[in-house]
Amino acid sequence: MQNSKCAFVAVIGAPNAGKSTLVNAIIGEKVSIVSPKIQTTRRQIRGTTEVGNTQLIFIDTPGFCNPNTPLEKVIVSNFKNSYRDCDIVLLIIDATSKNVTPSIKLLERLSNGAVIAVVINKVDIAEKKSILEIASQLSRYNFVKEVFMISALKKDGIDDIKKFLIDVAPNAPWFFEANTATDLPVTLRLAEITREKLFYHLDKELPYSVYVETEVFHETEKKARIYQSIVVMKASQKGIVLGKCGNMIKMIKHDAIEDMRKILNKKIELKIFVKVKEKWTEKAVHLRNAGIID
Ligand SMILES: Nc1nc2c(ncn2[C@@H]2O[C@H](COP(=O)(O)OP(=O)(O)OP(=O)(O)O)[C@@H](O)[C@H]2O)c(=O)[nH]1
Ligand SMILES: [Mg+2]
Repeated sequence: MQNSKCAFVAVIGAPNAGKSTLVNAIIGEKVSIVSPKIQTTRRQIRGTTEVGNTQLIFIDTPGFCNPNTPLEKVIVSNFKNSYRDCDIVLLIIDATSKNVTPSIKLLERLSNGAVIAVVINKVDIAEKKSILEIASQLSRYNFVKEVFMISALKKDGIDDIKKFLIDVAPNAPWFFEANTATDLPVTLRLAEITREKLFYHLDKELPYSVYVETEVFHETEKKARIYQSIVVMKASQKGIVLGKCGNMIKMIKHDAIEDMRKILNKKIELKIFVKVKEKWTEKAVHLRNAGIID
């Protein structure tokens, strides 16, 4: 294509800021899973969209935190590798957060020549005073090219961000074919869908002990057969994932099938097995099966 533009856009910020919600809102489909719990995203997820002659490639990243557990260490190293070599960095700040200083301080690490913009998110529920306070703290970073105030959840302010990205995107050939949406392998994308349901249905810490692997994926024109394993660390956790009379796993399966149908656009046959693998977060083979490392 003549005069084509293409930009790699890293979306970074604290856990739970709304990074994945924003990426999905811009792309117009769920390429990255979302939940009310922190550290939903464990690896970088690329999502793409095209507007006119411009291709925008978003790199959704795990939220930045000071790591404590073995899993957090891997997640944070995935974050650190994810925004190098990007043309544009969008720093997402949760306007409802009690302490935005660590988020704002992330700006000081970004010196790779990328265009930098800040997105103040969740303005639908944040107090005006907090929003203005964040904006005033940002004013001393004169290299920040633009500050947006948006609600990713309500899709308010998304078009302004898109316009800005198209404007600053460099002239370059498209990196992906049009309408790719995401380059995540379908098996991993389907595993992520089930993991999202675990984040919604399981309490507190349990989602952090769990990964999902798609072991069988077979599709015909009308139907997809998917076999997945939910891997937990202890036998007691297996009981919780299955639930009383299998009720928990039934709910998870029901919700996962609904999303999988939207993605694949066909009938879904889903079987889920629950397995125990002790200390999987400390073993490379499992981190690979989980898609957390390549
Ligand atoms: N009210 C409101 N909630 C939002 C908004 N954006 C995101 N959320 C909610 O915030 C929570 C976290 O959203 P995610 O998109 O998973 O956040 P994230 O930054 O990707 O989180 P990690 O992957 O854990 O780092 C979810 O419950 C979202 O529905 C917003 O604009 N307004
Ligand atoms: Mg996320």
